[in-house]
Parts: sequence; C-alpha cells; structure tokens
Amino acid sequence: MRKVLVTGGAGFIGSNFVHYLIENTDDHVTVLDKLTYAGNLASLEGLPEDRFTFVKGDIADASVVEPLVAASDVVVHYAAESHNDNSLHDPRPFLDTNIIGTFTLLEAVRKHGVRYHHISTDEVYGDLELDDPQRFTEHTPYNPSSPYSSTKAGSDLLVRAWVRSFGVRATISNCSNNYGPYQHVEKFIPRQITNVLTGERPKLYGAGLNVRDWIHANDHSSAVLTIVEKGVIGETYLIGADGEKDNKSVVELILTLTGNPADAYDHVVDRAGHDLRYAIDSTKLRTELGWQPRYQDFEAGLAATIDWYRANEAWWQPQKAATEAKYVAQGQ
Ligand code: NAD
Ligand code: TDX
Repeated sequence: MRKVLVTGGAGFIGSNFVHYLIENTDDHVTVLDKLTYAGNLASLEGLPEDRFTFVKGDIADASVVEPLVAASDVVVHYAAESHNDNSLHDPRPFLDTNIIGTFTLLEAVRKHGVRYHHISTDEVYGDLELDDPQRFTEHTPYNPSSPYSSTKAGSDLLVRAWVRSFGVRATISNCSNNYGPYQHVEKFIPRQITNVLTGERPKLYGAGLNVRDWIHANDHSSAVLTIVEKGVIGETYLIGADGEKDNKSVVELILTLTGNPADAYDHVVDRAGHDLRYAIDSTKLRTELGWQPRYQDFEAGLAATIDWYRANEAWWQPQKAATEAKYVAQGQ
C-alpha cells in the first residue's frame, strides 16, 4: 500500500485530491493541515478509517514535518495561503507558509529521499493580453504580480534548486483556476453562488473583462495523480482544460442558472494589480503523459457546483458572514 502525505488536504483542492485518491487507488493517505481559516475538516468526512489519517500541524514546523515525511512514499504539497486579495492586505503569512513551509518540506524530502510533487499555479507567469494568441507553456518566463503569486513563484524556484543541487526527486505542476465542491466562499465562483443563495447580489471587480481558464477540481486531481505516477523527475507540467471565460460571463451564467436576471449584479472596486488574463497550453501533459480532462462542459460543471452549494449550506454558511464583512470593509 503506497503511503501518500497530502499537505493542505483540508483545503479546497487538497480535499478533492484526497477523495480522488481514496476512490481511485489503494493508497493510504495522511493529511497534514494547519486548519487555518481556509481548512475545514468537514471536507474530509466519511473517509475510510483504515486508509486515512489526519494530522493537525504547520508545514513550516520541521518537528512535525520530519517524521511524517520519513513515514511516506510520496509527498503531494498543496498547503498554501491561496487568496490574492488576502495577500494584498496581509502578505506575511504568504511568506511563512508558501516559502518557509515549502523549504521545510524540501529539507525533509531531501533528508529522507522521498518523492515530492509540488502544486503550483499559472499565476507565476503573470498575465496575458486579451487578444494574445499565445498561452502559457512550460517555457514562459516567470513574472508574478501579487504577493501570493510571487511567493508561489519563489516556492517553485526552491523546488527546481533542490532538484538540481541536491538531487531531490521532485516534479512541479502549474494549474489554472479550479472550481468545484469544497471551495471557500472567499473565491470568485463560490462567493457569487452563495451571494445569490443568500439574497445578495454578485460582486464583479471592475468591468469584469478579466479572463480565467477554468478547470474542474476533479480534472486537476487526475492530472496530479498522472504526474505522480508517470511524471519525469525534475520536470514541470502545466495543467489546464481549455476553459477560458471572462468574469462577467461567469456571473451572468450563475444568475441565469439560478433563475435570476443576467444583469442582477454589482460592479465593485477592482483588485489592485489585477491580472488581466490567464491561459494554459497543456500540450506537454497531454502528449507526454497521456492525460485528458473529463469535465469540459463548463455550464454543466457550474450547474453541478451550484447544486452542491445549495445542498451543503451547513458546510459554507459558518464562513459566509465574516467573509462578506471583510469584503465590504474593502469596498468589494
Ligand atoms: P485553500 O486555501 O482552499 O486551502 C489551503 C489549505 O492549506 C487549507 O486547508 C489550510 O488550512 C492549509 N494550510 C495553510 N497554511 C498551512 C500551513 N502553514 N501548514 C499546513 N497547512 C496549511 O487553497 P486551494 O485553493 O485548495 O489551493 C491549494 C493549492 O493549489 C495551493 O498551493 C494553490 O497555490 C494551488 N492552486 C490553486 C488554484 C485555485 O484555483 N484555487 C489553482 C492553481 C493552483
Ligand atoms: O468577488 C469577486 N469578484 C471578482 O470579480 C472575487 C472574489 C473575484 N473576482 C475576480 C478576480 C479574478 O479576476 O474573479 C477572478 C477570480 O478570482 P479568485 O477566485 O480570487 O481567483 P484568482 O485570483 O484568479 O486566483 C485563483 O486561481 C489561481 C486562486 O485563488 C489561486 O489560489 C490560484 O493560484
């Protein structure tokens, strides 16, 4: 039985990956998660006790990390401070977790010779013009814009250095924007869905022309498992599912799918330094490792996600009021 250590497994994408591993492998999964405001044990309910262990702890604490890494065959590192807006108001936790936390994990996998997969984001590449025919590839130069994306870029570079200098057996993936169940209500799609469900109007930053390249969290999980099993050590793989949409269209679709007028939203203060467009070319992952996304009908995926938030109010409701209060204080 392969022993997998998943950091950040109580967060959005990490918890989706844990469910995916339990359903699609015989692995034993240990989650290491600090349970920050973004971590939620309810996202891990119902997992089989003989295949799943939860450890509460900080990835930047070597005394916690070392024994867990030593007991694992592979580490998949999701834990991060992940929200751009938070990074603009209080960057420090982003350095502590994204940089020092990653460093701590790298030192542990180096010491114990454990295979490591590093989860990162397309935001490390900066942004594209709306009409740029090119998309991000593994060769695009790093050019991050926000405290969040710069700390993710820094963590990626640490991984590359630990591969080259110390022979650590690591791979990196940079994925586009995820959507699906268990995403915190601070993020764009869940915020707008839960606004509609609580009788609030969706909030669009600026004109809403910014483009994000949406992928279902389940497709991200299948891509990561593919890389863990078939990826070449030292390589970076971009993960995307050809899902480019502008924010305004996404808000309009949420309103239409919930039976509301498509224009029943507010424009609010734009994000400082707001990246215009992300777009991923995932040819390398598809041709070299044979991966394919399964959830390419965005409207169907969004409708299913709306249904999930409707059915799981007990999961998101405790965070909603405090999250909105923070946004209102920022004029957003
Ligand atoms: P999230 O904020 O929902 O979850 C992060 C998890 O990490 C939480 O459970 C939190 O408690 C935990 N955590 C935070 N600091 C920790 C620490 N110091 N020690 C241990 N645990 C800690 O984030 P997410 O959206 O699921 O993102 C997961 C990963 O995927 C991140 O590395 C992020 O950069 C990357 N990513 C996210 C997206 C996206 O669209 N959300 C896209 C590409 C890449
Ligand atoms: O209320 C909102 N209104 C709005 O218009 C919010 C919360 C966001 N937006 C816009 C900003 C972005 O253009 O929607 C877009 C998506 O915003 P976020 O959900 O905050 O995501 P983004 O900043 O694109 O980053 C996400 O994808 C890449 C994740 O949060 C990152 O962790 C990941 O690396």
